[in-house]
Amino acid sequence: MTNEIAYKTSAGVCNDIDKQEINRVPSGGSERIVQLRALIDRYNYQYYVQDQPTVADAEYDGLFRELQTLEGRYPELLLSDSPTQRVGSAPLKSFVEVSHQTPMLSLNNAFSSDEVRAFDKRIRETLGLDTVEYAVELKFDGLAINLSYRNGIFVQGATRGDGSTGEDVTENLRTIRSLPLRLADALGHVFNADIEVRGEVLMSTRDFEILNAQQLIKGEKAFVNPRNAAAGSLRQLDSSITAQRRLSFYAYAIGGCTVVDLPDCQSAQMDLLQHWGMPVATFRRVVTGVDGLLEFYREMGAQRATLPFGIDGVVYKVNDLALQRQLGFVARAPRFAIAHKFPAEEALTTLLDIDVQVGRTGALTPVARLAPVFVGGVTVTNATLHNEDEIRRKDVRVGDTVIVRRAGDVIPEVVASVKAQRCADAQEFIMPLVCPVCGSHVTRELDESAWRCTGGLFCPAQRKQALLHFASRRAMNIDGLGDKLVDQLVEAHLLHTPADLYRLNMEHVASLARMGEKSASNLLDAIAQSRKTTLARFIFSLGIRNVGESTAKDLARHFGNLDSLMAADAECLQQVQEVGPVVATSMVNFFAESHNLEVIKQLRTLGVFWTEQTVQRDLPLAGKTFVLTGTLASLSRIDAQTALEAMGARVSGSVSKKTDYVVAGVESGSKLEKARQLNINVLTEDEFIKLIKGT
Ligand code: 5U1
Repeated sequence: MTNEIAYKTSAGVCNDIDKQEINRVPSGGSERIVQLRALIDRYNYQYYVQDQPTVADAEYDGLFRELQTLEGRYPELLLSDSPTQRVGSAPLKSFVEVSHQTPMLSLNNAFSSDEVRAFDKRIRETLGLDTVEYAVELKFDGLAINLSYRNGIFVQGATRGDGSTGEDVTENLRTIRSLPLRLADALGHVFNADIEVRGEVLMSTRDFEILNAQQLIKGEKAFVNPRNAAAGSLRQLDSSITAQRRLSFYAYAIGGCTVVDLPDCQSAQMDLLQHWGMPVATFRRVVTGVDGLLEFYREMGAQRATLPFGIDGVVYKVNDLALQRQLGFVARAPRFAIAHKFPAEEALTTLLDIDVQVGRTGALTPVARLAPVFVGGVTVTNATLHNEDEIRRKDVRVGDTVIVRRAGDVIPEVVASVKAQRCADAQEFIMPLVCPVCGSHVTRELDESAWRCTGGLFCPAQRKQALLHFASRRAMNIDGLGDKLVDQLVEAHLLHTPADLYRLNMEHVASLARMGEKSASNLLDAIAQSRKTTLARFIFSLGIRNVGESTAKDLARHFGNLDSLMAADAECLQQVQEVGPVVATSMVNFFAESHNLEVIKQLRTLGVFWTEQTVQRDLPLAGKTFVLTGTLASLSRIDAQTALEAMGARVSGSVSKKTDYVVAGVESGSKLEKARQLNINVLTEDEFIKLIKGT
């Protein structure tokens, strides 16, 4: 349909309004104003409706400012449909009531395929047809709105209200970027007729998340879901607030029109609206018979979680408008259409208790135990409450009626509590002081939302993670001890802490499924070999939070032995290069936990050892940071690093102001360039060799 659009209206064929405007305005800026409006409208359409911007933000901003300047210079040219008029106007005292010219209907719902089959059967029987053609669309989870255009210009918008009377929210709707203030096609021709457009105002999931993040920063209440956010934003008496919220609009029907020869089917009417710049969902099509309906339902159900907007179902409409009229209405809903609803993604239930789970990294997560509730297509009895701050922010208490959300495959969450239904004995949540799994004490770092168990070496919840890290190549380097084997050993109750590794014998290991004698012997050899290690590796292997390999090396060089390190307080730890308050606090907490000390003691008793490391301050390159770049001819990168570290130096991967020397081999690239820019000493390979040989 979109090729030739020249509809007869009661006022005549549609006009090119731009030409009329040109005649009315003073010479000079006038033509430019018309040009700029058309251009900005087009760019807005491409950006907000088609999601395909064609100009850079800076260019758009320049055009917009130019238009504002010209409109300021010629105020008589300022029209209500100018793209500059989307910023909101003076706050209202209250909303004015609006009577809808044609009532805004609601849809009957179907919740199962059988109900859809019954709908199709009723229609076929009433019409005496074998099969029926349907227009199928998305059912947006937003607010129904009626838009009125006079001569193609947006003049009024109202909420659905009771279907006959709604509230005038024109100024708020004007701020929605995708809502056209003038109905025009790609060539700038205006749809010069009166038309009522029905559709839905909503907020995309992304814009909802951004808004809620901003609300929290401002210390204001977060919205429960995108629908509430859209409703709260649209029902603002101050439209300048609405202008700051990113709302969207999608049309789904024509409520009335002065054009006498409108297309005679729903799908073509949607094409018509789209042609005149109205946002219409791309997910719509024409199907035949009930199988086509159910196929669309399945397809959209599968895509639901990935759509940018919330939908709560799909809508089926008899496509032919003459047949629609024949079918008519019952009560306030049409017989020719039905909404096939998806399982609700939100439901109310009772919060029975809050348990605390400990994750593999030791993070404590409060989990809601719920009275069973059917939501998002499954029965939910547990939902995450994320962390302590979230519970406080949402003011969720045990015994409350809560809103539970389960969207797609996402873990169910408690979104809010219904305060109006709170009982007097509702209990506030208190975070436990010790880990509910192992009894070690829990801590919370600055800027972290999670509380964590400090019993990293001992806690069963962290056991597998701790063992895998302990055995990893850069830690104790136990070759062959991978994921599956750790699982088997833990499940056979042979491994509880890393110390148990050094208690394993042939009988234990050979008893595991799929474990041959040779493999068992290789594993035991690898474990035995790992007993001899270095202090740095041992520190790293403990899996202390925030202590990586390089920090472990710094600590080993600084303290020289484990007992001094374990005895150090936070202040003392921060004397180590690159150790700040976060690492120092993690270390102190770790060594304050008696369970961890016990495992370390056992490891030493079971024969894990290292030669005490020479303390850094006694070494010639103590406190110096080196960066190696390019290829060295006479030694490998690892050997160069080992040589430097043996002399007390740190080796870093990137050049910064803190770098003391860059060693530049063949084909040194950007690191060498950066070193020169920062005026850092650059050593050739010869100079470097002389340095490490002490010559
Ligand atoms: N997609 C769509 N949503 N929706 C809602 N079409 C549609 N039609 C509706 C409603 C209330 O009512 C028709 C009867 C115009």
